[in-house]
Amino acid sequence: MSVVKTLGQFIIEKQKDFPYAKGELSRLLRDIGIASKIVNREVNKAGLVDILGEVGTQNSHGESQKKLDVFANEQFISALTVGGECCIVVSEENDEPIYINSEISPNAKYIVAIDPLDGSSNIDVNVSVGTIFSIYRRLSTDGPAQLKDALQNGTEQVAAGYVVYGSSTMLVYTTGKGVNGFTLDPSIGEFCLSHPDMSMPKDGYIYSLNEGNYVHFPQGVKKYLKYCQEEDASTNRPYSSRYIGSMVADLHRNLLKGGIFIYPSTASAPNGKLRLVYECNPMAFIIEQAGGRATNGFKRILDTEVESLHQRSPIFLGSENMVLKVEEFMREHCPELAPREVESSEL
Ligand code: AHM
Ligand code: MG
Repeated sequence: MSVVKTLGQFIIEKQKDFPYAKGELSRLLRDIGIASKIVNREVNKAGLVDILGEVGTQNSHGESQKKLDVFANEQFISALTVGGECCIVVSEENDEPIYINSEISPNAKYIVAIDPLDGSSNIDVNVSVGTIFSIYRRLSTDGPAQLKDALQNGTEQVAAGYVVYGSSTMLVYTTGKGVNGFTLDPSIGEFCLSHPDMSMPKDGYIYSLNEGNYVHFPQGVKKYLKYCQEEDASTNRPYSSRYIGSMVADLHRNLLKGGIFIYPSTASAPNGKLRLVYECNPMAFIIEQAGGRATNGFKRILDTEVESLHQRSPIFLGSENMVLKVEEFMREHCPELAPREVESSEL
């Protein structure tokens, strides 16, 4: 008889990896899992919006329809508020951090940064979207949590994960001791361990980036793309190009099969498009934990100084040898883009 392990069972089992754990992080992860099931239910009905009512109108029950990204944001915020373990939520949907009233959650120690529905332009066409989350421990020890608690570098993450709402729905997360994946079994409404101890191939044969922006790419990325497209039997080139336009789905595929995902800087967007705190850092943590590599083309993503909640970063992540290769091209063809090291005399 095959034994199914649910996300809840797995989280409790893993708590013993942290000798002083009091169950708070476990409860926080459970709360995120519950909210993602609710979001999953709505994402799965997205095509019915024409029958039930357009966004911005009222449905047959007289309730107004919400855009799914707004809905997802509200679900996660309310799950984290009610759960009692989170003191600040940073969300792509909110310019300002959301401080959870310390009277509601007097013992809350965790900060959650979240992109509630990433790739949301894909919803209308029934293509995979996702949720990305990142968890930090608060630094301040008394009084209400402060902005500085949310401005921590990626190396300080205690956990990170994503949910991909795809042909099946999966939740993948790490607490810094490997990466595990759970598939939602809709018949029992539970995430079940389906991908234990995920590890990423060191070499891959898939590259994922928005090639339509080619003309705007840095020279190093242009040269690397040409390298991917050249014929060379010994390195299995040319590689395949795959780009869904939902970072979660593109990375999930590359994590399983091997590959590289790139969202570089361009002349008009020198820091790229993707957000450091709730897109790049959690994905970098997961990819590193799975044995991959994540940089901004020159330097480890997780070491980037976090200065503001919505700052952007170029990102190159995936199979280690592919990322190392593109870094060679970046160093050779556009060294001027390397982030400037701060001189010790400036500190
Ligand atoms: P979003 O958070 O507004 O959905 O934007 C993030 C998404 C990523 O999922 C995806 O990798 C990227 O934007 C696609 O951007 P582009 O359309 O420029 O290729
Ligand atoms: Mg996003």
